[in-house]
Amino acid sequence: PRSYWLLRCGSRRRLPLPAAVNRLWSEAAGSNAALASAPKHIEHFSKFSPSPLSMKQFLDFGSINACEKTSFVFLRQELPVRLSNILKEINLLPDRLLATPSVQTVQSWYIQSLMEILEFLDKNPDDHRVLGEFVDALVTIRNRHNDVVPTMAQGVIQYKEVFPQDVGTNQNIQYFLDRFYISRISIRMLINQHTLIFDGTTNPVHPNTIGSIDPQCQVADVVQGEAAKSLCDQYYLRSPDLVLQEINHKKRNHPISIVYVPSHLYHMLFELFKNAMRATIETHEKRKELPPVQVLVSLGGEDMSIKVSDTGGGVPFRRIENLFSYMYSTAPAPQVGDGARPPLAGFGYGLPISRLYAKYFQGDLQLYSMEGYGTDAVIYLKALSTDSIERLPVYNKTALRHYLVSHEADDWCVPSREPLDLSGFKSSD
Ligand code: W6P
Repeated sequence: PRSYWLLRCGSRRRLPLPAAVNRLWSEAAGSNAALASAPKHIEHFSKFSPSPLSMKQFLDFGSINACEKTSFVFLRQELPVRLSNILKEINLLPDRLLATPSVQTVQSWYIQSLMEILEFLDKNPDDHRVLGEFVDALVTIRNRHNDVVPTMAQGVIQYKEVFPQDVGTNQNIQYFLDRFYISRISIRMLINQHTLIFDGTTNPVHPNTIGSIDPQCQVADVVQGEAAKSLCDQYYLRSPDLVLQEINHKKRNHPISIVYVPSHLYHMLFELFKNAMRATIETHEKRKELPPVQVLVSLGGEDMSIKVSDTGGGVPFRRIENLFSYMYSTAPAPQVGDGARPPLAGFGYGLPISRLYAKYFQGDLQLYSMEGYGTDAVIYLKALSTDSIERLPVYNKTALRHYLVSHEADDWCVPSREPLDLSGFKSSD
């Protein structure tokens, strides 16, 4: 495989770098040597596999005997491992995508953040000032990466302008962004837990949460869908009702609760409600009464499932996959100034990213649609906190192979619309 690092960061052959990277290099003039050593550190830390944590382990970090020192020592190793693993995959992107100002900018953020965490490797975990500085560093890093999703989307747009509708690359981009975004979700989870638990305060609104985790997340509370309904009212001046039903097979007639991150659940449901409501309204435009969007929450021994059902006319089966495609759901480029900054408008990344939130703790999000009738969207989550374990990408030979083989021909025939002329096959009877 080609070594992009030699090309990009080597001291002999400097390719012209985009403004953001140049700024990074010159800002760090004092520590230029430190930044130049990034490839060596990435090489080192990417050889470790990320360590997935279970919900129980996340809760233990925030329990009575929570130890900021233990968390610090874990994170100063684990964050570089996760950052380096995904940096290796960024380097395997098609050159035309890797070279876009947007992807270069995101890459420079990752390198900068990696180097800032590495500063803590030789610091004393028993020094309270060190622990305080670490929390501050994590907050800085979290803010730096706030706009990663729209910035990457901008990169995809820039790529699409030059190479429109390239199937091989769509698969590449899908594979990469699924792994990249789930890695980002996991890194933000680690940072949020540490900063929330060790800032020395309790959450005044939700005193029982451990960082961003609610040990008794009442699913029905999150299902209210007020936000989606009012957004819908703003656009269409009306909205379908939500009808909720709960089936608790573990404890009849008790409200269903799981150990989960409420903000993740909220994000997924908000996305599903928006889609279900829009489909309902646009399909039943002329009707006075809108059919409701029905929500069924079911708790079994292994799964906690949430089904959101609409009668909004459905989606052709062929198009379902596209609803989760980053490439096909990225809007065409709006005019923006320097090409590196994302436009204000939102991107259609709601569904793919919602599915990643579900997958992050071993769940999933699937669509079952019947064109002409409506759509069921189902979120599957683990019912037991012992099964809720981070699902993390790891950079290895298998991952590498995904980036290298995709330009081969498909092993299925392309269907032809022309009727085959069988006259040459006539039997001689
Ligand atoms: C649709 C399309 C869709 C996507 C996600 C969830 C619900 C729905 N309904 O028609």
